[in-house]
Amino acid sequence: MTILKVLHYPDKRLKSVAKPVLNFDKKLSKLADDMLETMYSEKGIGLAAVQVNVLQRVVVMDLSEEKNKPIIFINPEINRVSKEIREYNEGCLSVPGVYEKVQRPATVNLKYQRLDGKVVEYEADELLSVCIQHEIDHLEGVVFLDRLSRLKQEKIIKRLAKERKKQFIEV
Ligand code: QAP
Ligand code: CO
Repeated sequence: MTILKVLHYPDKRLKSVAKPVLNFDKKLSKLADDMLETMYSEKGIGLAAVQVNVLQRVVVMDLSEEKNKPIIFINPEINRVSKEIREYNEGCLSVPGVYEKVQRPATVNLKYQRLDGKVVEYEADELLSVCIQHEIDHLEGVVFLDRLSRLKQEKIIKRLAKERKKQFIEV
């Protein structure tokens, strides 16, 4: 297993759109394993392949307390969303240290494939709903900050630039 390098915002490669997975082979399960190992090592709950610079529609997640319930979503798609909207204080492994409230549909009806290619349909709510919407955004080149107001985005970009400068002087 290999720990992959996670791209950090505002890396332009985070704007890439991932291609559907066509081959359900050993290479795919190795990618999913490496993504899970990377996610666990960085204390994340979800990771999309675009974040490790792989342009394939692959998402890994583990929302369990004991970090022993990995879920692998290949080619995830949202069929339907609820009218009800919820707000959640989201973070992202590609934007460490930044948490912002994002509004999204409360529940989503999902379709995805497992590592063996089998198609699964699932009704996601609560944190799973937030997380899969956040991760599918990554597969479309969208980071959660893109869903905030321009003013909030500009403030965060300025703050991140300031922090980077400070870090540079300290070292
Ligand atoms: C996406 O995010 C998510 O800032 C997954 O310093 C987040 O795993 C979906 C993380 C919230 C739904 C709700 C963030 C780790 C991990 C950080 C993550 C950090 C270390 C974020
Ligand atoms: Co993210």
